[in-house]
Amino acid sequence: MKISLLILIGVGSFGSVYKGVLDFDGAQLVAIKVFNMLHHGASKSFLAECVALRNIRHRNLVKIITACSTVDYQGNDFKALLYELMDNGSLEEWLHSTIETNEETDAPQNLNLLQRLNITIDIACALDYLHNGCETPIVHCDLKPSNVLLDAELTGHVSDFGLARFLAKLADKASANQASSIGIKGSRAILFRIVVTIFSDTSTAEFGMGSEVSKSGDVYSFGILSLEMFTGRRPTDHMSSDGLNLHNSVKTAFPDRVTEIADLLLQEGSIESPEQYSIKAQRVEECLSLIFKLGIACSVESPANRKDISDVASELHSIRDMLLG
Ligand SMILES: *[C@@H]1O[C@H](CO)[C@@H](O)[C@H](O)[C@H]1NC(C)=O
Ligand SMILES: CC(=O)N[C@H]1CO[C@H](CO)[C@@H](O)[C@@H]1O
Repeated sequence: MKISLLILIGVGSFGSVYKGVLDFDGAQLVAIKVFNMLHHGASKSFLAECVALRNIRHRNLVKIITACSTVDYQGNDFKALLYELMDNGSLEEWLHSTIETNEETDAPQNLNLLQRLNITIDIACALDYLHNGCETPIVHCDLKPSNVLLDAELTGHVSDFGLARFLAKLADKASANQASSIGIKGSRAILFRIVVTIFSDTSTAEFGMGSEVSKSGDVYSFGILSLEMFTGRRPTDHMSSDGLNLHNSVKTAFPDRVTEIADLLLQEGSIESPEQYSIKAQRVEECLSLIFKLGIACSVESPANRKDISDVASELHSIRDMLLG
């Protein structure tokens, strides 16, 4: 097996991501995350991602090909993860392109309403799987546009599990230390022990507080991400002179600005008669209103009042059905 790094495509919290070629039974383009082992926490992040991604599989999660942990010729630790390459880069680049597009070669990096909604649904499905579909629920803990990758069909894939947490219930946590005496099967018990060891120094709070608290953190991030997705504003943008955050500014501007955003998104549509346009405009506005309400509801301050992501996913599906008529 031979891996060649080609070009740097991103710099993450614990290392750099390259596009490369994996030579093994023929050449395959891959994404390679090389961990910067000088960075405090890189080792832990590598392990967290290995453990998380080895045990889960979903169409809206990035697929890991292999992990590589070795020592380089200078005697330094070398750790890398290989993933399937996602042709269309990260959602961050699509939402806030900083690179000027060359009019002759590059299509404008602009997503239409349905594409945005589809990607939002992809992310919700991925979270629903992590929270409710895995044997041991997983909290992603770092959901943001740069951690959502888009494949050739613009399907969203959640990536970067370097900060992910397994949610062991209190009982499980106690039993993880004496795995033989309780009901978890072998591999899961081992998994628990690894996870508890990895995280015991930093995240005792996550383990102790009960699952809902942490899941709701992901739901908050999802809410903010969906507001960002449909307003095109970064959560950190200074929206107004009174310093409102994205949640509050959307809430305050609601519903007046919805019409404005709907107009912008409709401009990408084909030429239609005025009647068709106004029917469509009305439907788009209704859908956007529902999406913003959902985004606001997901990002309320009190964790206990946030929705469960599975309800969010099914609401988004009905919004899409409505949009498609
Ligand atoms: C969005 O998803 C729907 C349902 O899967 C699909 O029919 C449609 O082609 C997708 N549209 C875009 C623009 O990706
Ligand atoms: C919408 C869009 O630009 N999609 C591109 C995603 O990547 C594939 C493969 O590189 C391109 O063919 C698509 O045009």
